[in-house]
Amino acid sequence: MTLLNKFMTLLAITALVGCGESKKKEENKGFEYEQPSNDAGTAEAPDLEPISNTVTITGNDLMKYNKKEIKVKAGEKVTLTLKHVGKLDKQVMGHNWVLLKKGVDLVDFATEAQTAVDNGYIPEGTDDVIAHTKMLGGGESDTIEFEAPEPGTYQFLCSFPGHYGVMQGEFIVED
Ligand SMILES: [Cu+2]
Repeated sequence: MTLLNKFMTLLAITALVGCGESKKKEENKGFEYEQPSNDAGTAEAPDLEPISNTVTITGNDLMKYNKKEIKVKAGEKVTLTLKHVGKLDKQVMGHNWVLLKKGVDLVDFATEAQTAVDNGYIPEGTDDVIAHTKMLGGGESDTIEFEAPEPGTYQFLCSFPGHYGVMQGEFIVED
């Protein structure tokens, strides 16, 4: 009988402790609740990278740039390197990087550019472009330098026929 009593007491204590623990867990839960917003902050960390005017962007055989957005500082020279990290020939999967002036319609430009075969798909004598690289094939790269335009958001694209739909992005010049 005594033994059973002890056992019952032990059970009661265990239950109490268990209760306390589950209470603690709940408190922890409340604390952990704030973590998702912390995680989201971490996920956005790339935006907090210091802005550099030395930029490398790649293009691949899947017709993709590795960047949808490029940020630079105003009033400074930009050094931009385009690397074609694929293997395909530039006749088949050529890539360039073209920065358009503000107000230039990207689709209009790309449509005109695709007929400029002999000029690397840059319309001859165009006034629409701030800067552009050469047309590259797999394994090639080209580095260009230009003054950052005035603060604002500009568009860039690859002017190889049919690529602009996927290969385009925003070039943001920050004050
Ligand atoms: Cu391309």
